[in-house]
Amino acid sequence: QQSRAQSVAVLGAPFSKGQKRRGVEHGPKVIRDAGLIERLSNLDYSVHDFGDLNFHHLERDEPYMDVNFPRTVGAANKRLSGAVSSAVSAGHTLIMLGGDHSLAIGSVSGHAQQCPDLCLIWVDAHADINTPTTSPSGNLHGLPVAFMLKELQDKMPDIPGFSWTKPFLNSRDLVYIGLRDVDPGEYQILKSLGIQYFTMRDIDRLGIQRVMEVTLDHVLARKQRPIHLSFDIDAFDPSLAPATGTPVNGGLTYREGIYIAEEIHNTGLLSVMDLVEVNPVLGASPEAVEATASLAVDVIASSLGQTREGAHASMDEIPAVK
Ligand code: 6HN
Ligand code: MN
Ligand code: MN
Ligand code: MN
Repeated sequence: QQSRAQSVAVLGAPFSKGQKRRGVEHGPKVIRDAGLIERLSNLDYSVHDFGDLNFHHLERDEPYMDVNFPRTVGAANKRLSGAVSSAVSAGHTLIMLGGDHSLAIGSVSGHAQQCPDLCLIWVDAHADINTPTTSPSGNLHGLPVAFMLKELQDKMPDIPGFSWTKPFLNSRDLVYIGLRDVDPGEYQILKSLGIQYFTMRDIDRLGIQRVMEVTLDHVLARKQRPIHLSFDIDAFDPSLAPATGTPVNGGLTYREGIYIAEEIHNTGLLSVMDLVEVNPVLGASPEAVEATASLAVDVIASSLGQTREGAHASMDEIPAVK
């Protein structure tokens, strides 16, 4: 109980240039409006809301090899990387609210500056491991993992805007959960690097309990180390998370998503979490947007220790009769 006297920092990253649909920059606002800060305070954390980062708009940013807005995305991630690094070094568990998933480049690299031995759990319908050559869309939110992996170094050209970052992660320190829309080049990368991943079919076969057991064993068996959880809301089924840019049918159920979050909390090793791709402009109704944002809050709260048997931090004994 005392060990929970921990501090959680929340940092908004209102950024959308890693893809082409507008609106995902409003993710931090709708997630806060759904009650995030209050929910985390109820878990007995000291919560520091660092507000939103400011990102500069670059006037001229020509595509590089079909990759869109490289300098804008690079500069935003450089800034985010610094902010994440200082929040982690100040001792906070950090929640980064996106924005699109290109932000993971800055978030994970900033985390790795402080915690070089971190592992990465990527919960997503997509693998986000395209290179500029394999990308079908040219959208940088489909590439973030390729920037991180040492094994892909010679497959990544020098993209303008990204000279500040170097690959820092071994492919064995990464696990995917929830995949169901993987591009041909991405499949080739997953297979040739031997990356551990669980598709939705794997979850159907094994069950989410076994998937989490193997996931945590894969990254933690050799040693205990900080976890970076990068959670794309589109991992959930679109019926639960409709307000997102690249929905794919057949996603996680509510209970599977919450179970993933609970198991990660139970390791005691969550260090940084990204919650990305909530796009309020794409909800068909205000209700659809609220459902998506409130699901995001539920996943974050569960990752930080909200339980389904009651929030266990708040009471030490049964209250006496007054
Ligand atoms: N996300 N694989 C597709 C692409 O364009 O590279 C989709 C990427 C989606 C990215 O959802 O974070
Ligand atoms: Mn993603
Ligand atoms: Mn995705
Ligand atoms: Mn706990």
